[in-house]
Amino acid sequence: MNPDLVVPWPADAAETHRRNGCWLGRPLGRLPWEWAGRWGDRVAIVDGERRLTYRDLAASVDRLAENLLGLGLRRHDAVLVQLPNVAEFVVVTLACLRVGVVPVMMLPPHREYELSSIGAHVDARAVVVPDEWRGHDHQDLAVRVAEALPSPARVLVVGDEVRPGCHDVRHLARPDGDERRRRRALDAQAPPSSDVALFLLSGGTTGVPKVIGRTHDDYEYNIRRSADACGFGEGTVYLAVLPAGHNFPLASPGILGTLHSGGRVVLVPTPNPAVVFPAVEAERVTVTSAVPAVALRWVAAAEDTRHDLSSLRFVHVGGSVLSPSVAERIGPALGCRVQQVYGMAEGLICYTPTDAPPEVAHTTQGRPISPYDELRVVDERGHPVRPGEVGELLTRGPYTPRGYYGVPEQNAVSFTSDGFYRTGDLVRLTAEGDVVVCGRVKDLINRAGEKVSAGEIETLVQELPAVAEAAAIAAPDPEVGERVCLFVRPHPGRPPSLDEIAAALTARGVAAFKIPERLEIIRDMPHTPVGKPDKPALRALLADLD
Ligand code: OOB
Repeated sequence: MNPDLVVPWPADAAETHRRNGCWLGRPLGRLPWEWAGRWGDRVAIVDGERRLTYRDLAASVDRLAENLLGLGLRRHDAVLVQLPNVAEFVVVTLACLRVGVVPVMMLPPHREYELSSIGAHVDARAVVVPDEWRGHDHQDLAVRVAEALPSPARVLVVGDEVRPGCHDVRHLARPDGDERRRRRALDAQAPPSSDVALFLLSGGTTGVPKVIGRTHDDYEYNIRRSADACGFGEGTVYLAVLPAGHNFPLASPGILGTLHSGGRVVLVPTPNPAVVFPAVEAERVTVTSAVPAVALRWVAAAEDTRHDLSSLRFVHVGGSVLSPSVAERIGPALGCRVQQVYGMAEGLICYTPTDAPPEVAHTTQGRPISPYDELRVVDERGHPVRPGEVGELLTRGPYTPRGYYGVPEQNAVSFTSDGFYRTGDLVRLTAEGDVVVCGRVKDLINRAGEKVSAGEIETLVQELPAVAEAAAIAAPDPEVGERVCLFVRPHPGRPPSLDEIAAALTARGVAAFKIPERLEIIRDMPHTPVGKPDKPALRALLADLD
């Protein structure tokens, strides 16, 4: 990546965040040995039969970090990391942070389209994948993506069948007893804490790749404050079920918040209750996080489970709207309390307090983790609304960066001139300062917490020969919240079918969760005065059809 394309923190804001004790000036790559110094023999990570102590973790991270340098990777080089919830996810991420290589947090469902467009945008120099995942050959995918990237890129693979020309992560991360020398050598090359540590992907609202550079300073604060807000400590056993590269399970407080507190992280590959419940019982899990659709699945499954879930104290629920009636059912069904989480890859994170009374925990999305978070609720003209009224949330603070990487025109839209991020969410603030999410103004579809940009889908569909005009909107769904519904005005002749559109997008290498699940052919597309598809009219039409 090119550090000049990172939107810098203004010098005065950076100075303030340091003075306020938010930014500690510590690169994240130092943490594994700090943790090992405190909790060396304790188990840090459980992945199936494998258990890594804090010392094992630090030793593996260093070995891999040295090998990344050996492969020619350097500070500022971006690496696409697409790994499921396995121990190597943590080792690879921390090894990158150790030497200033910048991991880009891709998600397992991403395919060629996403990996290639993001990879080109950040000028990726390596791709890290599992050999195979849920029946898909990721090694083959990574080789194809790497060949098409603008700069030469390595392929690193986690698995048993590493092909010639690819590099075996497990081999590269195996400790060899030479820890002291290596640790000193790597300490000497630690990147400055003001560097971008990692890139998170935005849910996105346009066809432009939106990646968020989080610095060592700002992300460490995010992790530390989140862990505090959720009462994490040495007794915490966190179960990671959502894809680890998402900001929620990664750092809110999630995996990194647990490790920063001396707890234990248990990784499972799926949110399926048949896997999750036995893991809760076996490892005495105390806390986990879920999107509402997953929590609902657990509530249904808990009715007749024979597994002992009594160790569970909290479930963090966030990523999309949780209705109060569902929130009420989670605690009794799972025998724990609910903490709602409202957050975003762009920064701001809110939690309901651990000791919140039910009316607060069930009906609000919590309060910001930092006293220095600034929240502004504004009307369409950008003017503050009256206290308690609904408006768009704008936010600024010590862990909300001032822009996306390398997209100045987009930044002019997504951020105000004084550095507030426009969340696109409609919220109101209660008298106690809790956020209540009421809707959104941004044009995206939230499918069980996975964000689909309407604009991105429309651009792709419009390229199909049978399509004259396309508009994507959210179709409400009891199971996953929303599904992608596509309105298509076809060219004269036979209109395209849903299957044909799905097949064409899949052939382009688009992730499955973005593929439209409903199609309405429309001869007369309603338009706004400027000639864009009139989405409120389409939503009303969809409601009439059902
Ligand atoms: C989390 O992060 P992203 O970047 O995938 O998505 C952020 C967007 C928010 O702007 C909002 O539209 C929606 O997801 N959202 C919620 C919500 N939490 C997020 N909408 C309603 N209620 C909630 N509790 O989704 C994310 C990142 C860190 C922690 C938790 C969630």
